[in-house]
Amino acid sequence: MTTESVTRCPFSGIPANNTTPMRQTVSAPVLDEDPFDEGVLADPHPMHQRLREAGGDVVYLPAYDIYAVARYDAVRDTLENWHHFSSAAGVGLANFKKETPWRTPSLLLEADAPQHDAPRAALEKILGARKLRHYQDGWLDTAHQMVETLLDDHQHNARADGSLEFDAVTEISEVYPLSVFPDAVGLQQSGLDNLLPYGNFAFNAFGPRNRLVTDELDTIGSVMDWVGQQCPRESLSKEGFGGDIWQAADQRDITEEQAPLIVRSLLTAGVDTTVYGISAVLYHLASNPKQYARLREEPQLVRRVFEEALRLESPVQTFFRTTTREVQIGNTTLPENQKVLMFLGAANRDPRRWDDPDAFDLDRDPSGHVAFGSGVHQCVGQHVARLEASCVLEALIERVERIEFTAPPVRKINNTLLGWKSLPLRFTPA
Ligand code: QZP
Repeated sequence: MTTESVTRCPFSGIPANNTTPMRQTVSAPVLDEDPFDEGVLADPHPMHQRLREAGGDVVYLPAYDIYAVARYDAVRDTLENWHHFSSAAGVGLANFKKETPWRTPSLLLEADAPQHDAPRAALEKILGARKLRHYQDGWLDTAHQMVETLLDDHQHNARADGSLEFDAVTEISEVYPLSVFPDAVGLQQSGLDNLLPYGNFAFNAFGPRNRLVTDELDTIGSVMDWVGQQCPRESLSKEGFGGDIWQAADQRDITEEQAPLIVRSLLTAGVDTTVYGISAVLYHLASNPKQYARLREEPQLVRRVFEEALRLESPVQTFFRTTTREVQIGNTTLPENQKVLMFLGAANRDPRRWDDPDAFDLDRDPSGHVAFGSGVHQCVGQHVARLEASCVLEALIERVERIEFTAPPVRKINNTLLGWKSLPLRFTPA
């Protein structure tokens, strides 16, 4: 699609020569793009470029009757303007004012002020950097153990130089969060295999009802039942994030009705996201051997490496807001009660904001990326994600000298998450 042939959205069509004081608006470019097409989900970056370059801060996608923002400034403005871009109608394609949600709406994700405030404040304390220090040493130990176990388990088929081959998704990215997070929440041991399928479904369910959603409808019921059963006080150990949530109810920071749904938020948002985040950083390190060598020389770069991988990969690619009134983005006026799709991954590679945006560059400052969102809903679990990734990377650089691909990585397709089903790697032990 070229910018010369842009057509303008009929619904917000205020003529460009409109002389109303203060409000020079044009309608949004209309693009024939399907962000949830499986080919696009597997390789979204060419479409992101078309969205950013279409000739405005916002575009209209008739395929879903939605507006979309992909430039950094527009994505950030939309994220930060919670008053005009609401979460309470759902942050997926479904508008909760018109359609019944697939589950009780989240008190954190799918709520606006003032309902959002107490759950958010409670969870902010529980998952804050200060509280997480309690988990630091144990999580680092677990990472070291995981790497030792991995190296041991593959000794039998190690090559002459000691290097070994395995799939880093199933043996690192999925193993580590499941070794530390359920325990930190205070979940019982049985049924933990429901966590990844639950997250996978929830993130697909933010998109349209395509095959990725409908193929799971037969099996998701029992998974949802298990998740529901883990949320009451009796199912959780006293110590841990889950117990802390119930303690917040005892202190009347939140109500007893709110507590189980806030536990459910941890189970929805806390596992797949970190699995994808760890895969993202492993992918970029395996793709950039010189940067991995540099990281081993300068271990203080661990945190930056993770942020740069999040910027480039943006495991959570998209979610929506809904306009609360007629509102302007750039020089376009959007009607009330319209879904707006925010492309975090496109913002994080916008050349208007980032030099050489597609390069994995340890010399840049990746802060300001929107992979965790921005504003009042910015990821409340971001310190958990960072701690998990740092522990994995610290353990890795100590024991592994070289990381390389043995075969091309395989994409995992999800309506919201960008990541990998398989990362076939070879590790050369240090
Ligand atoms: C998912 C919940 C990027 C977000 C969509 C991740 C997420 C956050 C919260 C919840 C689910 O509260 O259920």
